Amino acid sequence: MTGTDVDDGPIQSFDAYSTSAGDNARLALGDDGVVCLRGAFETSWLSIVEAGIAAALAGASVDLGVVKREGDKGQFSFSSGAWQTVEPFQRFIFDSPLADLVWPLLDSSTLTLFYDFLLIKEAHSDGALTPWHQDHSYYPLDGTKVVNSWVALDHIPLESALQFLAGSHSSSTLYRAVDFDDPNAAYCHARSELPLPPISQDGRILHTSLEPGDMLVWWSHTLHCAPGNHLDRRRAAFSVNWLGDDVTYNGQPALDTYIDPSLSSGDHVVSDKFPLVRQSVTPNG
Ligand SMILES: O=C(O)CCC(=O)C(=O)O
Repeated sequence: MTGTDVDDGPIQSFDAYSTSAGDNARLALGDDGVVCLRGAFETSWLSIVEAGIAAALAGASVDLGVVKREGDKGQFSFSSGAWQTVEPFQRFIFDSPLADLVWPLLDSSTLTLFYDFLLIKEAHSDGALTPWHQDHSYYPLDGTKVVNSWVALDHIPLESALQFLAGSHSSSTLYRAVDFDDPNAAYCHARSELPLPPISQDGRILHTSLEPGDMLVWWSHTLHCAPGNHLDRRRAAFSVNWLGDDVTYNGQPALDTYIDPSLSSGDHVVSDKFPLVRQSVTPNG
């Protein structure tokens, strides 16, 4: 089920800078598995992300994919882990309010950068749909404090908005990873053989329209999907994935973006590739 046939509920949303936003957002994220922080980024920060996009598309991202699905007028571009080579993405990740908005939601003594992900669905990339999946099923990680902070760069109406299965993170069940190029094929690095639950019959679907600078945050176990872009304009987002203090590396096969050969199984995930960005100061520390 994707697109305009969704009629369930809105994602709980909070003004990113209201005094109660942190607590309310943490509770909503705990209950639903996803939350929206409105107005998280001013235009000046979004302009820096746009400068990063221009650089990434011009070749600065070493991991850039561009596809045009059969019958589509528009391209679908995506890039992972570009922060290491795209300076404006570094500025956004390390100098913007991003980390301080996300960290309190994890209830964690640490915050580690995992990777960034750029996703641009050009006008009429109708076939560029994102099937139902769970981010965690692609990661060589154990633990639960893993979030995706997904910043809208364009106005995103409901018809092209992400959809989430409410509460689907709560048992931390790991489902079979989906091959995005062919949802019926087996994924090469599958960690679980458990099929996804029947989404259209079970549970409540959450979605919301977004303005540029609004940010969705969801747990890596939350099931979600998105339609292709049927609009006559771009639908783009820049997302950053973060790890908290219960996450350890398990060394299982995964895409290069998620792998760091300097880490061993059981290690806390902190390295040059996955840098520690925030850490609580303990009374004895
Ligand atoms: O925005 C989209 O179309 C999909 C994003 C998504 O599913 C993800 O980043 O995990």
